[in-house]
Amino acid sequence: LADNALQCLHDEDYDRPYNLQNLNADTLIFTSGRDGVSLDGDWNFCVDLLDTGLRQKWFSMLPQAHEDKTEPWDYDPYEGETVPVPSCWQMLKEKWYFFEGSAWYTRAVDAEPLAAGRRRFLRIGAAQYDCKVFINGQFLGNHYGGSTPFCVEVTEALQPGRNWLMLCVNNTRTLDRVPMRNTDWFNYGGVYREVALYETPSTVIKGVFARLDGEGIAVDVETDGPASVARIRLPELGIDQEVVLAGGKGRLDLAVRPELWSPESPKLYKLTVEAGGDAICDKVGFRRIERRGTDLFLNGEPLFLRGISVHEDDETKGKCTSEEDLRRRFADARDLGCNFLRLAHYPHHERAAEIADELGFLLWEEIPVYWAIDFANPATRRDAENQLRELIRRDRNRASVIIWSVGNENPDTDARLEFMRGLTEVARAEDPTRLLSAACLVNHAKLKIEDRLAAHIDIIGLNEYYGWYEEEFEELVAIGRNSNPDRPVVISETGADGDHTQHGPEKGLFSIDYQREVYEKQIEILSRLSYIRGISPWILYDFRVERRQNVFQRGFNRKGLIAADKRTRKPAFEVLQGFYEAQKREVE
Ligand code: GCB
Repeated sequence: LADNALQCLHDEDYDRPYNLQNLNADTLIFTSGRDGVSLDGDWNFCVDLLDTGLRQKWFSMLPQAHEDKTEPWDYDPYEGETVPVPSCWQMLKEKWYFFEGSAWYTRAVDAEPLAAGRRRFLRIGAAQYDCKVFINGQFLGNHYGGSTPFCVEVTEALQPGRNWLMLCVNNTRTLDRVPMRNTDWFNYGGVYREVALYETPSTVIKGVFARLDGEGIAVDVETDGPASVARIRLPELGIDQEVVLAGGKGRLDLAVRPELWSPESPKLYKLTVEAGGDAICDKVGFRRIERRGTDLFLNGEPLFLRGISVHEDDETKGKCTSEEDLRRRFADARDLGCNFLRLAHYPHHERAAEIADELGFLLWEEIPVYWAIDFANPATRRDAENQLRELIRRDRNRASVIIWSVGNENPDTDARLEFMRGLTEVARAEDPTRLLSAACLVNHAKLKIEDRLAAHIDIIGLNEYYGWYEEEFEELVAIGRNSNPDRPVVISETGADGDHTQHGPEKGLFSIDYQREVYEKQIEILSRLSYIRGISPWILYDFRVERRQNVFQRGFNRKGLIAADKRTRKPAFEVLQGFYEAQKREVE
């Protein structure tokens, strides 16, 4: 038997050499304001349910004229079907709708010769969930985590002339992943955010973190390469200073008082950093978020979060988002009267926080530590911690982001507590300036908020579905009375399904009328609880999910205030809008 046929027969460990987690937060480079070469567009594509590609090493077969081919490989990466990048394969063909497994993406990359000392990096905005990168047959690395960006240095691998870039993307849900097998959102697959190539000098800026610190501003810079100083400029504040780099890192403390960023006045400053000829540029806002007792303060002013939760989901594009889609989302949130969005349940596209910075919205960002993941597994913990680091390093210059959330409705076991405490430590080490939260638990026997994790976070997120999963509204009143939290509580979810179509019932569960009633009752009860510092009901738009298949759901979670067409508003929209208008009047 030919070599490749033998490889197909053995099942053990065919993927072990490629299952490193070597593309991670430490290999990220900072890309704001950099010009890259986009690699979006058509890529050759093939789904590979049996992982034949890894067994036969499809990536090692470089293009050959047909008559020169000596082995009958089962796929030719250089011919055949193409798909656009970014995209989710489920949205492209009906036969791929429920496909879970590996898929191969291949494209040519034509590169100019690189001048001495120059470097190149490939950045993939997101690939769901596991992505192996090959260039010209060489394996460069693997990334886990479906919603954060990753980079790989390709200085050596990319040759002058034509190169072949291949990605093997696998979206199989497994017990050890984050999230694991069971979620309440759709398991899309593919390279669904932008891919680009960046060229830098021998020093590359890997990280920049600008924020208020004490009475002034602090800017941290992290580089890789020989440069020994970095130059930091905030022209509008008259700042143009050099900072010495030790081990590639430097910090500048500036005794300046910038105009503060807030939803009412989202002031942003241009920030540039240069080191060894490398340069980045970002727009940053400065603001202070704090909690004292059960209160929240933004720039010293009491804060109530008028929020809405939102998934990254689109009826036709799946998890693939666009500028237009993101701007519509914020326009709808503005109409609703929001100053806050919960970007559930995983890191959304990075443009979301950039637009929120510009428009003046506060954000809760989170990682998919969702329900019962494998808390006792060290590999799962490494994966979760890495996703958190990647999210924070990507978005920590966004003034809009005030909360990092480390989990959602996780069972209160010892293993979970240990795992989640680890996440809070990672978050505080990466970014001591923001508040931490998680959707915590209620003890339904005692009818009170009770979760050991609460002691380790700043804001207790509470998902409660009185009027929907829980029938007795009186119990919500009792929870309100019995809980005596020592820190702010945000109702991170509440809501009810409402089918707005001709299939929807007139009355009762799944009717839009019932959904409206639930909102009315929730608002009536919650607005009486003194420690509630905000709400982000579930959810702005209906979203696709495999598990919901009754006659009203038909493959969608229909708790949206707006239908999945992102146009049709349900009556509950106005109820929440009315509450937020009253809240705004109270503040004024
Ligand atoms: C929850 C989950 C959310 C679900 C929602 C629901 O508690 O956090 O992901 O989609 O309930 O609709 O059941």
